[in-house]
Amino acid sequence: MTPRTPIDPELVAKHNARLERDLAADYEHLGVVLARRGVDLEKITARIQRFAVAIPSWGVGSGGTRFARFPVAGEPRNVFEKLEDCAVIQQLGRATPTVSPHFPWDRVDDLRELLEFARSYGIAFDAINSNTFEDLPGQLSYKFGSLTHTDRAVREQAIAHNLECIETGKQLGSRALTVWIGDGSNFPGQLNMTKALERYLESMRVIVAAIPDGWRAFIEHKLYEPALYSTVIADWGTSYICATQLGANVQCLVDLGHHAPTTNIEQIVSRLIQFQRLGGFHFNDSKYGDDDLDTGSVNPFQIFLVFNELVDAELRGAPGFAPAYMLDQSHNVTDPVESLLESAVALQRAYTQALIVDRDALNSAQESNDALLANRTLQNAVRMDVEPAIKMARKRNGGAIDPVAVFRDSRYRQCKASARPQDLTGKSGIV
Ligand code: LRH
Ligand code: MN
Repeated sequence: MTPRTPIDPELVAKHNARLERDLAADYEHLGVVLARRGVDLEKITARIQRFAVAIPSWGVGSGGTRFARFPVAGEPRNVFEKLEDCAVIQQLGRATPTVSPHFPWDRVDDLRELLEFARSYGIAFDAINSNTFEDLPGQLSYKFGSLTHTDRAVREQAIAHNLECIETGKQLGSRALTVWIGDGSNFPGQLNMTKALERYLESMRVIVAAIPDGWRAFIEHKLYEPALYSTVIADWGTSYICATQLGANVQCLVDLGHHAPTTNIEQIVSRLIQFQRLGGFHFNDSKYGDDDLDTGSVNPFQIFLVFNELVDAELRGAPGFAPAYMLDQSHNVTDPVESLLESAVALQRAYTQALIVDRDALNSAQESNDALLANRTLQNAVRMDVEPAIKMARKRNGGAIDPVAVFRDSRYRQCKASARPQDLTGKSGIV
């Protein structure tokens, strides 16, 4: 069954027809330059065509801060409309075939209907995200934690929610559960930090026991926020220890915005690969804290250095290497569809640059402690304009050579503004 296409395929073809000749020339030139370095462009393009990253369902609506949220006219109002927008990103960019949902934000009465709706657009479901960081009416409060709360009843409520997420995921064809908890403290002395982690492990053992065969559970660490003095799962070390305590199907998820500003994230990635506990990523960018900015928009070299470790592992066939790639961003001042299109391309760019690193030259420079040559070997790859390869991969996958231009020309957002009437007055988190 050919997937439904929210954007008129004729419009994509019209745009591509205008750009094809220049792309062919640029692609041929890149091929010549790379061949001089012993790199086969066709092999690179084929790898880019297989590259995929999941869209966060919560990323297609406009985000906000505690100060304010400025809704976009025509933004999705429910999970079905979110999937429509995800289908636009997949139709034009051809690198985001899956969506990572978040519950209860994406809760529906009929999961079968949701699955069929997604399938009609050729979209599948990636890791399920549980949510024990917000209170629902009539529920025990997570004010003082969830899986680590001192009150067993609250812990059991949080465990039950995660078990429900697993059941939901099984019906949606997902194969992983991401558990991020904001549990922690705001004052020194407020929390017994050892007991809190013991309670975490006790709760997670119940959740992990319910993880189906072939599934994985991802532990997502975060340095701070909402807790502002201590966070129970604050860093990769704690996440790693817990994963090794909980089972072989439990791995660590690295959200790029969840570290102190100067953290060497690529080294964390290399460690988790080495010890077969790298479950996946929430890609985004940041300047200060967990800013959830567009991937590659602030520090594209950081993303490249992470992919340099990932490609090294991919090429050497590192045991147990199967990271799940997902975006996790909040779009406060851009159209979410455009930001997600650009962010998927930013990942393809970092991946492609890492693929063209001369690894033999890098290895011999490292072995001979030639620091300058080693760093230059990476710089040589980063300085290469690989856009023609990314565009060609997208075109060969049936996408748009310039996805944002087609999206704007389609006036999709304007059409949805009238189809999705809603109150656009911005609200803030601070009362
Ligand atoms: C926590 C987080 C987590 C999601 C949430 C939306 O900061 O990164 O991955 O559950 O954002
Ligand atoms: Mn995240």
